[in-house]
Amino acid sequence: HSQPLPASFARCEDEQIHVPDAIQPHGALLAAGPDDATVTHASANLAAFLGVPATAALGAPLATLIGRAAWESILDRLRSAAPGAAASCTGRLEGPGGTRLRVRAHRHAHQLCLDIVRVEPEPDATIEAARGVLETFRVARTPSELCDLAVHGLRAVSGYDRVFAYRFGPEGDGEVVAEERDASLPPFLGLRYPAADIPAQARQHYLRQRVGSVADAGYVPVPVLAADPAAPSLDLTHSALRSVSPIHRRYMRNMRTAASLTVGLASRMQLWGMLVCHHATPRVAGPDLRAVADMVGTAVSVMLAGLADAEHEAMRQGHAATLRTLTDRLAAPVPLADALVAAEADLLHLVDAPGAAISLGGTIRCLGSTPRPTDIARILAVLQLGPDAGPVALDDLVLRHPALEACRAQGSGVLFLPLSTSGDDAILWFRPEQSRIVPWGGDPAAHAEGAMEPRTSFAAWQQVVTGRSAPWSTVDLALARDLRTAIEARMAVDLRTEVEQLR
Ligand code: BLA
Repeated sequence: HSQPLPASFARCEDEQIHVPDAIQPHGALLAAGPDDATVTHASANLAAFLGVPATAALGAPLATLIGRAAWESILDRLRSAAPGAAASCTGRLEGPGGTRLRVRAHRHAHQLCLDIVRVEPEPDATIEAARGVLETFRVARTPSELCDLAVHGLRAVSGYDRVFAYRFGPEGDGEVVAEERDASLPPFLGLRYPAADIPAQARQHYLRQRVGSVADAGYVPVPVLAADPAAPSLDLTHSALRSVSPIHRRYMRNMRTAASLTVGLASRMQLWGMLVCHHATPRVAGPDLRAVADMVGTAVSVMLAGLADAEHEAMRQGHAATLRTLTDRLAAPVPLADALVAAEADLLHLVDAPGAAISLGGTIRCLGSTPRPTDIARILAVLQLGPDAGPVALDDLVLRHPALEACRAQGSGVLFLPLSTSGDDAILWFRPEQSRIVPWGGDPAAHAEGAMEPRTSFAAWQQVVTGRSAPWSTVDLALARDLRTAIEARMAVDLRTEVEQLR
C-alpha cells in the first residue's frame, strides 16, 4: 500500500480514466467493431464466464460466442433506441454448466460493447422500489430536502452502509450536504473536501455517464485484449465494468471503503453534485440496482433547478414587503439621496447588512457600520469595473485587494450596486469580517501541489477562515437589482421634472 503509484501523467486531471485498457474482475467484457459482428476486444477473464478464452474470441463472430438468438435480440433492441440517446439494454445468457449470466449491451463510438456478469441475488431494487423513492420526492420544497429524501431512499433500496449527497462548490471543492449511515460509522455530514479529490476529468465523466461503481477497492484489474494491438484503446466510458483510477482505488482503501456506487447529479448542464453509496465490504452493484440508482439520480437532477428557483423566489418574497416600503419612500418629494437616507432601516434590512453607503453626485453618505468615507472612495475606485457593471458581491474584499486592508473590520464583505453608467453613483452594503471554522474531511493541504497520491488521513480537520464576511446570496443580488429598478424609475421622474422646468 505504501509503494508509490506508477503514474504516466503529470497531473491528476491528465489521467485518461475512460481508456484504462482494463475492467473490474467481477465481470467480463466483449466488444465488436462497426459491423456489430466481429469481436475486436475481449477481457482476459472471458473463459471464466463464457468458457472461451479471450484469445480465441478475438476476431470470432460475436454471435457464435453468445448465441445467435441473444445477438439478434440485442441488435434489435439497440436499433429501437431513440436517436441520439445512449442506447443500452440488458438480457440474460447461459454460461457453461448452466451458470446464469446478465449481459448489458451498449453502443458507443462505433463499438458494440457487452458487459457480462453473473446473476447474483440483488437487493430489492425493482421498479416498484424506485417508484416508492420517487414518490417521496413530491414533498421536497428545497434542494436540501430533496437530497435528504434521495439519500434516505437510496440507502433503503441499496442497503449500502453509508449514503451521502455531495455538492460541488464553484471551485470544484465539495461538501457533504445530506447523509444516512450505519450508526457505527463516523459522520461525514457538513465536511468539506478539496477539488483535487475528484479531478476535472472525473467530474466530466460523471456528467456523461451518471452511474459508476467499484465492487471491491482491492481488486486486481483484468486487461482488455484487442484483436488489433495497434488499434486505439477501447473507450469504456459507458461500461459498468470500467476499471477505475488506481489513485482513486487507493483513496477508497485509505478511507476504509471497499465498495462504492456513485450517481452524478446534473443541473443546468453542470455537475451539481453526486449521490455516493459506500460499503465497508466488497459488494457488486448489479444491473437492477444501477438502473434504480440511475432513475433516482435522474429524478433528482430534473427537480434540482426548479426547486432552487422556487427556494430563491420564496426568499425573495420574504423581502418583498421591505422592497415595497423602500419603493414607496423613494416617491417622497425630496432629493433621492435624502429619501434613501431616510429609509436607512429598510435599506439595511433588504440585504441583511449592518452598514451601507450611498454615493450620489460625488458625495458619500454612510449609514450604520461602514468603513471610513475615504476608504469607501477607494473601494469605489477599485470596483468601478466598466460601463455596464452589474452588481458585484464579494465576501473577501480585503483578501482580493490587500490595499483595502483598512476595510477588514466593517467591510470584509461588500455588495456594490452601480446606479449610473457614468460617475460614481452607487449603493454599497457592507458586512463585517466574520471568522469561521470550516470543517474539512482531512487536511486539504495534504494534497501537495500536483501530488499523485491520495491523502491517508480523513480525520476531521478544522480550518479557521479570516478576512471574509458572511457570504452574499443570489437572492441578495436579485433584491439589489430590484431596488435599482425602483431607483431608476425615480431618476427618470426626476429627469422629466428637470426638463419640464427648463421649458
Ligand atoms: C473519483 N473521488 C472520486 C469519486 C469520489 C471521490 C466520490 C467518484 C467515484 C466514487 O464514488 O467512487 C471523492 N469520495 C470522495 C470524496 C468523499 C468520498 C470527496 O467518499 C468524501 C466523503 N483522488 C485523489 C487524488 C487524485 C484523485 C490526489 O485524492 C488524483 C491524483 C483522483 N478521484 C480521482 C479520480 C477519480 C476520482 C481519477 C475517478 C475514478 C474513476 O472513475 O476512474
